[in-house]
Amino acid sequence: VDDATAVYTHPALFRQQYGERDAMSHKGSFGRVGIAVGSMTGAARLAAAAAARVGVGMVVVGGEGAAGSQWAPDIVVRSQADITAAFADCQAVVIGPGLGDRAGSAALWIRELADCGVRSGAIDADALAAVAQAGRFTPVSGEYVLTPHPKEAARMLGWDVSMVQARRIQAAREIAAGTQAVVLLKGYRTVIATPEGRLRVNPTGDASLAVAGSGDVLAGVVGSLLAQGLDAFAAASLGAWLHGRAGELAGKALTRVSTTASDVVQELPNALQAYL
Ligand code: NPW
Ligand code: AMP
Ligand code: MG
Repeated sequence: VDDATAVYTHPALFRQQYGERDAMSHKGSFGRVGIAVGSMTGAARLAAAAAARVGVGMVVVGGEGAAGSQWAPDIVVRSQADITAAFADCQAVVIGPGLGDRAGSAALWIRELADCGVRSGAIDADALAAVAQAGRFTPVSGEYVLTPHPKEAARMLGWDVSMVQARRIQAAREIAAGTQAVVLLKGYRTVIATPEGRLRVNPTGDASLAVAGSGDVLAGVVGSLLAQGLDAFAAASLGAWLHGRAGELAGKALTRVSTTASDVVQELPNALQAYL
């Protein structure tokens, strides 16, 4: 597969950058990802579980709802008081899933992260409003991936959802140009666009993923890959591919009807098996 000409995302594009486990490696070799927890803690739990399953060295969570929620023992939970310091030690963050506001706390998170020097992350859901206010984009500098679904993209652009769906490539490109971040426009045949005009289409994923929380899983996967050192275009492309394949595998095992977002997390190791 030739990276310069690829249109469809293919895992072979990323074999040099991800997946090796050197015999001398340790948890510090694979980065830390910080996940902001808002009022809808289920979304952050899905993102955290997904991030851990794709191989980041440590998952740190903190924020409004962190203390009152249940976490797997693998997850490091920090208090609201020391979360900025904890996130400053992370290579990448996930902001947005379940924050539960349209711009307020998300804008604060983004400002704090810039102050503490984090330069990489996945920006999803409620945090997308913070980079597109009053029809204007705030440029995001660093290795950031924005992950709107078609309705979120429509809100950012001031378009109708039907217009976004009719012009998916143009929509992704316009948001990428306006924000100067990589954009992953979700939905059947996810489109990934860079501010420089590069483009990929993800061939994996099916209607098994049409269920609440599957986008939160994707945000965790992308954040984890960023923390492991992939650049934003690679993290978005490989993240979409793995998430899509995990959804297909969950649908095969459990039926597309029964699949939940947690099942997609459980299938991530099998999606990786296909990749590795
Ligand atoms: P409709 O119904 O067709 O008019 P919102 P959200 C549309 C958190 N979550 N093609 C569709 O509109 C998230 O992280 C928490 C076309 C759909 O109803 C956020 O923080 C969970 N249209 C927050 O909730 C699990 C499409 O968008 C509407 C589309 C709000 O996020 C659930 C929903 O958009 C959830 O993830 C497509 N492919 N995809 C938890 N367990 O805690 C979506 N739409 O209003 O932004 O609401 O996406 O649910
Ligand atoms: P969200 O709406 O934020 O929960 O994100 C939904 C996730 O599921 C995105 O990654 C979508 O690309 C994916 N998804 C939803 N429906 C489909 C579908 N019919 N085919 C492929 N992927 C889908
Ligand atoms: Mg979502």
